[in-house]
Amino acid sequence: MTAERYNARTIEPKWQRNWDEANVFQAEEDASRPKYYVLEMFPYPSGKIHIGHGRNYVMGDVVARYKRARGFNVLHPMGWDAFGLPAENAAIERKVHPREWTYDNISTMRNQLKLLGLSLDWSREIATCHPDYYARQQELFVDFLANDLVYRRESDVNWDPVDHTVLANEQVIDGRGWRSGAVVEKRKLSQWFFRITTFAEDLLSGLDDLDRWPDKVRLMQRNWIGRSEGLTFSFDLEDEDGNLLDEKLTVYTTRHDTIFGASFCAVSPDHPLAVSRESVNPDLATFRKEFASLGTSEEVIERTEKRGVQLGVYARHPFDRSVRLPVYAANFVLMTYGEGAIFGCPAHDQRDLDFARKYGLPVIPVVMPKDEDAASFEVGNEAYVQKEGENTVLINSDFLNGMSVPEGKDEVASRMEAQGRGERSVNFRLRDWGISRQRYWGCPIPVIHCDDCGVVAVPKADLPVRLPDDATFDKPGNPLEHHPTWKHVACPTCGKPARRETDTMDTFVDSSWYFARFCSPRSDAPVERSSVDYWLPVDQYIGGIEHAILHLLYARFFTRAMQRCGYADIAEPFAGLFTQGMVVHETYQDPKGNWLFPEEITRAEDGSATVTATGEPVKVSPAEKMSKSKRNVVSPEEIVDTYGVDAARWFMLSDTPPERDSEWTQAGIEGAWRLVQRIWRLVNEAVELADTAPDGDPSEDALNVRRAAHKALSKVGEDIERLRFNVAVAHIYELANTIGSAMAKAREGGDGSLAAATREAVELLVQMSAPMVPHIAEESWTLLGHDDMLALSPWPEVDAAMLVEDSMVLPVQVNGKKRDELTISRDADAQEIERAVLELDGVRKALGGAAPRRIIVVPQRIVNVVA
Ligand code: ANZ
Ligand code: ZN
Repeated sequence: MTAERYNARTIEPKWQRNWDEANVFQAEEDASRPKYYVLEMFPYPSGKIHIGHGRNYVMGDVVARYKRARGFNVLHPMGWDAFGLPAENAAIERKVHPREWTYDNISTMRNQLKLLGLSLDWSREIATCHPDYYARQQELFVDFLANDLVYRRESDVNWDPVDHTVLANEQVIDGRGWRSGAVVEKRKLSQWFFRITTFAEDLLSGLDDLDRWPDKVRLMQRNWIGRSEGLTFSFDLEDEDGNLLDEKLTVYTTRHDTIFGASFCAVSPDHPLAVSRESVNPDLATFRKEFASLGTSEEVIERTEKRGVQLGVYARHPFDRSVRLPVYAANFVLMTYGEGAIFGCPAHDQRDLDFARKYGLPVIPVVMPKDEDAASFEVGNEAYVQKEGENTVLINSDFLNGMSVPEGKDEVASRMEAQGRGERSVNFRLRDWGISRQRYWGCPIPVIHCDDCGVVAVPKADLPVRLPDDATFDKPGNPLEHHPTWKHVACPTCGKPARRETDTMDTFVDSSWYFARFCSPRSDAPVERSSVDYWLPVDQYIGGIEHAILHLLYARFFTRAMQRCGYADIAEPFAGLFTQGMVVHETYQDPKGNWLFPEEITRAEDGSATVTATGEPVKVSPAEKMSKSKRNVVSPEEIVDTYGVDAARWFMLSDTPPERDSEWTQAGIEGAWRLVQRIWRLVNEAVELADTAPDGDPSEDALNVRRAAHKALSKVGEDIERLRFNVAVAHIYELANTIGSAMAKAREGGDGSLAAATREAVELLVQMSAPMVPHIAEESWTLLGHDDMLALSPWPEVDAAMLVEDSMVLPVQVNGKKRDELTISRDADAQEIERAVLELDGVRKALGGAAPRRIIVVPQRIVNVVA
């Protein structure tokens, strides 16, 4: 026994070269074969990858390799989500061109990914910042424009009054510009929007059919789309003295049943009613200014203390002329939802209650649990909101008293509709998607503004609208806007001097159709219809939960929009979705609080740690998401160098269920490395065993090994299908143990059938491990005497006979009463069973020495003895 240690450092690169040279992973369309498209969310080229980034690529790779072995024509591409702010910030801070910065990162990261031995079709690589890609994106934009899926309107942006620039939400930190530190203002700007709301209903109902998506993601999408059924109606308004005004106040509500609990109305500070009263009300003017400095983030608005200013007008209660409701401008009412105006019912809405308590407004409960007493039911500092399925009744509500909530809603809606005062309506939280960005490093929006012709799309023949190379980044604002010549062009329609659009597209646009581009990545058109018809939808999409809402929603919108423009005939881009957990790692700090890389510390037996270079004590904190800023990252180069890729892949797959976070530890990677070595030893030992099939029946030992191997094969296949990689790994461990003992026995005794079975089991072990640890699997396969490549060979057939348990357990009754159990071979015939039954203690006792009258054998189920 002279098996050498498996040397990953030479063997792994060798197989990567072999796969490369044989173009094993290059996908070709082939209508005669079933396709399988597996895709991991493509990376942003931010610098370097750490081992944590690798986990989802490795998972996708296991699926790709497995499906390939299963006979599918597999598409598994890779590309770069390459536009975005960090490149532009690098340009500002480090004076490198965004393109240079981006492509440098791409080449570093491409090399790193290649280390992982992923079965990717690199011939399809795309980078969204490449003119070949964004040219096609501009073409799609032009088509969307023609199909009324894009439009322009005024909308709010975050404005930095010092830098004179628009800020993205993430550039606003605590209400201030990230560079200037100036208090951000809200400004109106003409912006481009994708009409995603056209598909609101369809995007919602489409979720029902996505049964290979996690429920939590579907729920998040549902909530984001936020369909609600309510009532839009208007109040008559009067002035301080009770004179009826011409204006009306239209509100949207989902709780019209609570109309008798209304104690005020509120409009958004941007509502026309508030705007129109600003000049006569200095408090209101100040309030509006403060509101503007909150910026455009809904989240911030939600967090801010609820405040308002009275407008000096009153809403007349629609059903009770004696009640009038003061109207406020309030900072919690959004101009962009419903009508930008509400009636407030403090007893049953927490925001309204906080507001009412602050301004001393009445709190009238109008809904209560059925078993409470209306006379004493009160609301304190917590609004009463009924829970799902709770039995409630309307109170203090005139003609609604005694009704349930739905009955009340129905009654109010009918009366309002009869009065011509309102209509039942459906509202969506979903807004059209604003895609205008005032930045350089993005896809230019391909339109031209002409004083005579208006907005003119750039003719397709003139695409792409290329980014100018000679942009400068030394002053704030949009470099495209500053560029001396770029925006000055002739109008494509009339030829007069005109201006190019200087906005670029939100980078979410780039990632909304890349999966379609991968089907025909070098096409002159955005997509080849025949290619997308063949490859789409993506069968298995894998990525982080952080993209559960926007990215997936935008991609679903884009697919529908492309369908409308004739580019494809599907609505849903991703048939299966998997959201994987992150890789986490402990963090280390020196006494000054500086973060340390894991390789900078030394661990003692007792778990304490010191800085290797200085011997200072290290503060060890619990594992969290690997991130550059905390230095708790491990580089793939280092791991590959020390343990090999296969060990790293194995560890990433084995440690934890794939949807959960997994902690990267030294012990874990070492354990994975030992398994790789173990497989190697088993293979070497198997080679030394005779591989000639022995004559005669296999021994029981041999059968047991075969059963274990085929069961494992069948389970591992199923586990990979269901992406339960850690369970698959466990089955492989188990089989390795069984083989280990069988091998020892086979070497001792002269059981030829056991030797043959063991060898077969080792081959199967290698084949079923191949999707996970492909390098050692290939090397082992060769060692076992095969000259085909494992990456090209089919998944082994399960011998179904080996899955059947060879014995069964039958309950045995005497005169209908269970007396014993019989364990017997599955192929035993009725006579054998009858004979065995009579030998059982329980049966003998029950019969008391007498002979049975009859024995009824229900095959595979039960035996009944009639005494
Ligand atoms: C009266 C009422 C009473 C409300 C009550 C709630 C509870 P969803 O389900 O999300 O559609 N609303 C309407 N427009 C708004 C806006 N522009 N900004 C902030 N809030 C707005 O929510 C609809 C409810 O949100 C509406 O029902 C309205 O308040 C509020 F006990 O009307 B409700
Ligand atoms: Zn013109």
